[in-house]
Amino acid sequence: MTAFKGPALLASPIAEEVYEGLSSRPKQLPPKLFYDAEGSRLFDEITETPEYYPTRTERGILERHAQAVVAQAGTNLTLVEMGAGSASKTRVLIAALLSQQLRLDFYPVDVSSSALREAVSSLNGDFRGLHVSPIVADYSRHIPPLQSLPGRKLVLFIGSSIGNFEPEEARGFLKRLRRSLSPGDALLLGFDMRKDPETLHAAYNDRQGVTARFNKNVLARINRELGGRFDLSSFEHVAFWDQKKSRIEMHLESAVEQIVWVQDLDQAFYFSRGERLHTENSYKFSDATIASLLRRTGLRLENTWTDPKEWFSVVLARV
Ligand code: AVJ
Repeated sequence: MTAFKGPALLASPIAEEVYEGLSSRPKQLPPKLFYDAEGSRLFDEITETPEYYPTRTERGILERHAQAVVAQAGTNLTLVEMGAGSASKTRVLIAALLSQQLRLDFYPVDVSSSALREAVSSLNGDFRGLHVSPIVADYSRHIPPLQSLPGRKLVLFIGSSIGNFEPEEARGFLKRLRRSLSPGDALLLGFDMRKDPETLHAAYNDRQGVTARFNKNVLARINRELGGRFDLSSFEHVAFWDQKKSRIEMHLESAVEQIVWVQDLDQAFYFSRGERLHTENSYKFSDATIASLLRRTGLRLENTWTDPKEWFSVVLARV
């Protein structure tokens, strides 16, 4: 890793990660940088495209099995959600929980304060007995001490956000999450499963180009927040399935040789023609890789729910 040498007084919270990523070879940026207000909005738009199946498939599983899921999780639960975003799928579980208990405390955790604000304002008033306390945190770096929250916890990490981690990071994250909880607490995890390459490819190359705009928004964000001079039209959205690594890769490919100035980093970045900036990996799982991940992190796999095509799995694990 290169040390960040930009002017400290101007550094925004993303300055260091952007500097590191654009200085490394190959160039890369962490996917969490997608999620400013505009990126969170674009992600929600992706979930509405006909090609992007994960969100509606997972919602279908939760709608069908919500009662069974919460009954298995336990009684008198406190709900926590890592990477809550707009928490739209969470509503289904909240409704099921409030049919088995009168009061529910809900702690949504997310890097995006705008997404959390939206979650809180849309949930408040919709459910009697629901108390929402949002936590703005980058859970990939720091997990809030969840033991100090009252009652037995049900922690949601749904939406296959876990697929953005490298396998080793996923294990580290689940271990830290387990240690931040108490024995008997439950974890509900969402995994996007391996499937035919055409379906996977189409999900990250939608015809309306929403995913391309979502990908390019990271450059627009650097322009907005760090005084960058990226010309979005000189980069192309590239997304493909890598069967061996069992992941979708997303990149931004420079269509021309160019030098891009980023004012607040006091630095110019050179791109050769065809050079790729790696913006995301989205790992896809099998029953075997899920079981091995949980075993290696010391969690007990209690139950799995899936859809008729087995495209997505929702897994209950016990601490
Ligand atoms: C939110 C990480 C699950 O990997 O499918 C959607 C993000 N990237 N389209 C995914 C995403 C491109 C999404 N996750």
